[in-house]
Amino acid sequence: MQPYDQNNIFAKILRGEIPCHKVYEDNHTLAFMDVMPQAKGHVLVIPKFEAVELTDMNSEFIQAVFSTAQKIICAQRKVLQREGIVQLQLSGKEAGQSVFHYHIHLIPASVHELGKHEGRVADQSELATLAAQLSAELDQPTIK
Ligand code: DGP
Repeated sequence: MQPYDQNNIFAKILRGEIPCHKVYEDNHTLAFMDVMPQAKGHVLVIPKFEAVELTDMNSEFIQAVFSTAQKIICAQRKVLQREGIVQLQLSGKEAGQSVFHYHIHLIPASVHELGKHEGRVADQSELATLAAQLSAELDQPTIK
């Protein structure tokens, strides 16, 4: 198993050392745009907890990550006008995990459309616009 590295890119995002296009934040989680999206509107949800993968997290953070994911999925459906949201989580290098801080991918797409994630960074202004649109939808909660 990969040990937790405090200098991984998502730890730096959590510390505010590098920027992200934030969609949502609470005491336990942060949701932001994937800079190398596999589809338009691709969001990552991470815990504010030093976990490489699911087995490293306690139930409080697991619950918080999935609660945030629910909110984001509702917003993605409205903004992207896609019903299908692929929820993807890679645990371990062999599985393809490349950033070793737990994250769940929320990708508005069909699984049949997905290739590997983009090798290049997406247009920053498009990411900023999508983050703002998704964030605005969260101001009108639809979760019961
Ligand atoms: P995985 O392969 O499951 O570990 O996914 C890592 C994802 O993180 C991948 O889709 C690309 C994304 N990513 C990598 N570096 C950055 C970054 O600096 N900022 C953001 N927002 N996403 C990143």
